[in-house]
Amino acid sequence: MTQDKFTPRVFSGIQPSGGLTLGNYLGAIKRFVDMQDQGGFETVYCMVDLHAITVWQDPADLTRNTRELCAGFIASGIDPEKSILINQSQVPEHAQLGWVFNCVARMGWMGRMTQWKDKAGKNSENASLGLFGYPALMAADILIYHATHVPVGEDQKQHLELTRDIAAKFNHDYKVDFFPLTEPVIEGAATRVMSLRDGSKKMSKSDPSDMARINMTDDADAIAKKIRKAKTDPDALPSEVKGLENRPEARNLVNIYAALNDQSVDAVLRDVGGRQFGEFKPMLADLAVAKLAPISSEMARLMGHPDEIDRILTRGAERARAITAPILRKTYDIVGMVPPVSG
Ligand code: AQP
Repeated sequence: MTQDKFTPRVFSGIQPSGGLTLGNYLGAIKRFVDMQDQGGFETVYCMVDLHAITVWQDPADLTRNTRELCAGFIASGIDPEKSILINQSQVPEHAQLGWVFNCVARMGWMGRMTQWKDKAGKNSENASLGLFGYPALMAADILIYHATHVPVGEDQKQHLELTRDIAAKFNHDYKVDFFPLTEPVIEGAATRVMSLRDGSKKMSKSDPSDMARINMTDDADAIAKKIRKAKTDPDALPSEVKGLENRPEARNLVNIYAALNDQSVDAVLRDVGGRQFGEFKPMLADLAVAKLAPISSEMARLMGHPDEIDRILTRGAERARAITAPILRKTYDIVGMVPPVSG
C-alpha cells in the first residue's frame, strides 16, 4: 500500500447530540483548528447528525444542536473558506459508502467495540441497529474523503483501528489499493478530559449531571462554580508529572489547564507545584473563562443568524460532494455495480 499517493486530507466529526463540552473542545475542535491553520492538509469537519440518531434525538433539538455545533466550530476558529464544513446528512455518499462497509465489516468486529458495549449496556436487544453499525458509518465518513489523518480524542482510538481494518479488508477482497490506512492523530494534554465529579469517567455531553462537565455555552459564573466544586483530593499539587499518579481528579484539572494554556503538563507543574487546590482552582477558573467566554459569545451571535449557518452548510456540502461523488462511483465500479449511462 502506497500511502503517499493520497492527498494529505484531514476528516473529523462531532455528533450534534447535545451541547458541546470542554472535552469536545480540547480533545477535538481545538486540534481541528490547529490542523487547519498549520497548512499542508485539506480539512473537512462534519456534524455527524446520522450518527446522533443512533440514539433517540428530539427532532427540534437535533436541528438546534446541529446549528449550535456549526456555530461552535466557527467561533472556535474553523474558517468555512479554509475548511469544508458540513452536516453529514447533506452529503449522501457517507451513508451510501456506509452501506458498502456494512457488507465488509464483520459482526464480531462490531461486537467487540467498547463504545457499543458501554452505550448499549445490558439492554443490547433494545439498542438500535444503527448504534451497532456506528463504526462502519464512521469508517465511511473518513474513507469517502480518502482522509489520511483523523484528529480525535482517545475514546475514538478503537474505532479508528476498525476503520483501518475495513479499508484493508476492502482492498484485500477486491485486490485494489484504493482506500488509505488512515492515521489517528491523538495528541496533546487533553486527549481524555474526565468528568469533574468522577476522575475515572469521561466528560460527556450526555452525562446526567451538568456539574460533571463544562458546556461551551456556560457563563463565567457557571464555569467558576463547576471548577470550585470539582472533586479533588486534599494534597497539594506535585512539581512533577509522576506525582499525579493515582490522583485522577488532580491530573484531570492540570491537564485541562495545560491544554487551555497551550503548555505542557511539566511546565504547568513547574509553576503550580506545591499549591493547594484552594489556590489552583481559581487560577483554572480564570483561565477557562478567559479562553471560553469569547467563543461562547461568538456562538450566541452566530445562533442569531441561522440562515447564515444553513448557507455555510449548504455550500460546504457542494464542495464536499466534488470529492465524495467520484470516490463513491469508483467504489461502486470496483464492487461491480453497473453505472448509469448519460443520454
Ligand atoms: N471527554 C473528552 N475528552 C477528549 N475528547 C473528547 N471527545 C469527546 N469527549 C471527549 C472527542 O470529541 C469528538 C466528538 O465526540 P462525539 O460527540 O462525536 O462523541 P462522543 O465521544 O461520544 O462525545 P460525548 O460528549 O461523550 O457524546 P455523547 O455523550 O453523546 O456520547 C471525538 O473526537 C471525541 O474523541
